[in-house]
Amino acid sequence: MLLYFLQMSVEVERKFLFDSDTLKAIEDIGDCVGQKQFHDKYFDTPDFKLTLRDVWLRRRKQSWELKCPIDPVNGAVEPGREKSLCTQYKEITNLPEIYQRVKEVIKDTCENCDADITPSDEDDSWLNTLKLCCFAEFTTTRRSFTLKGEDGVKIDLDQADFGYHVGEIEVLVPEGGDIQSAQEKIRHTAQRLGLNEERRVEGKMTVYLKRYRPEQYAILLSAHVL
Ligand code: V4E
Repeated sequence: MLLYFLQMSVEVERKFLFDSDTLKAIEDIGDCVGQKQFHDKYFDTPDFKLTLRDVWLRRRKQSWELKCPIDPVNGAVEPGREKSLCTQYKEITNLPEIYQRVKEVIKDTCENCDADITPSDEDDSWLNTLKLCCFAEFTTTRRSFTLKGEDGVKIDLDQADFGYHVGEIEVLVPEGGDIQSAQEKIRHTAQRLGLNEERRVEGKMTVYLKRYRPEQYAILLSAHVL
């Protein structure tokens, strides 16, 4: 039960651009809790069924992860509405659950969705069955920090191998938990770090798509997903 609960957490986060001053501020009020490197591969149908619904399927370090919007209407923000600085996505890490969710999103055009398949970590044939292909692949080096006096807040500084770096302030909330208070903690942390962005900062994927998948980028931009 506890595992199920953890698998359905909501990740509330705010991205920020950082320089040596920001790094100094983080080192002053936080503790570095580690550095790691991971390779991500993202998957979608050739006509972008998942990402057009703001659903992001990836394999990181041999594990599958699905990020979906917490209000699964269309995934996209209404045209003309300013995107908030924070994003919140449900994170699912249980493969059978991921498989069901993905099938649900692509079902209108999926010829093989009724096939009786048990997805497996060792065998990628379920990707072919659902016509899912890799559209992005990159390696990230991440340094992580916790902050003194700020419970449950993590700061990650990411350097992607295609030459983009970005920070994120992140709070993990169990599904059904208090997202507003997570946003408040993030706002407070941003203040402590002296961040003054007024608009949402581009994540690694936005920059990747713009550079290497311009057609998908343009489609997601006009659908207001990015
Ligand atoms: C949710 C999402 C994408 C999937 C990648 O999410 P992101 O948080 O950018 O990656 P990462 O490596 O930091 O994941 P973590 O280790 O924290 O789980 S790609 C695009 N989105 C939507 C999105 C968006 N439209 N705008 C911003 C600022 N972030 C995410």
